[in-house]
Amino acid sequence: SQRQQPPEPLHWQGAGTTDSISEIVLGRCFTYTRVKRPELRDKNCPAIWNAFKAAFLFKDQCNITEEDYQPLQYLANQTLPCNKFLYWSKAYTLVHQYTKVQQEMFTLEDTLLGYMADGLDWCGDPGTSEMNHKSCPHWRKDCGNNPKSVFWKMASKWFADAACGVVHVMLNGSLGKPAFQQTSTFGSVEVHNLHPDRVPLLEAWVMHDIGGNFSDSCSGSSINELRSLLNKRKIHLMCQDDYKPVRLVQCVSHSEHSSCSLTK
Ligand code: N1C
Repeated sequence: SQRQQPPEPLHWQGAGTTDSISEIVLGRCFTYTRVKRPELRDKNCPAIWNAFKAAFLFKDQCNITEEDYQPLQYLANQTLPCNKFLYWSKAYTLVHQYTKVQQEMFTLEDTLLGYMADGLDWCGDPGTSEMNHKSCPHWRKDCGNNPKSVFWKMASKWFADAACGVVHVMLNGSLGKPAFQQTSTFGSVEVHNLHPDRVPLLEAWVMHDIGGNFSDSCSGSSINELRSLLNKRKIHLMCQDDYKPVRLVQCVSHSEHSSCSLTK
């Protein structure tokens, strides 16, 4: 029995579903579970793709809930090693360059759930069983509870809830804005879903672009806000500016810069 849905605009303000999304997600699922992490070879990729689609197809594209993604989260679930969780905010490129070299560390995009969805856009066309390839709701201009935003919120919550040991976050000190913002996914979802009894310490790395701005750092007020938020939850914060192993990754393309000398 199909429920009556409110009318939707012909065109949303966000990008439409990525072309060939079914081939991409299914292919990524097989690559991840058969090639990258064969210990997950028992995962049922066609079932995972069906759960992904079922989360939002036939539904009001502005009323998606985290419960809609429960079956997907359950099927894609994996256990991750303690001390290897790496969060980030406004540092997408650098954090993934780093985990490509330091393969023991996991960002959300290095888990099956995040790997499948990374960089994609998706939403449904409610009257039909199809995806909408023309446009999708923009989180600010249209509505926040759209398929993609709710997915990342669900996935981020899962990734924080699962954390154990010392966890890490890479922040951007060259934004011209605070490196830590309570409105980011990291500040609004992940910080609040870490379990203090399993996570004693969060280590923050505030990275600066080589030759870029030095607009925020460990001694700035935004890191202090993060510290007091965490301390209220009985989690300690340690902070390092330009954590050396990550700085060395930046140095690959700036080897002549003074901060990249071996003696520095
Ligand atoms: O809002 P952010 O950063 O603080 O979110 C990043 C934070 C990470 O620690 C991840 O675990 O939240 C998780 N996360 C993703 O992994 C992710 N991949 C892609 C959150 N969002 C993610 N995206 C998309 O980037 C998504 O569309 C979301 O809106 C942005 C957030 O990036 P940000 O503002 O740099």
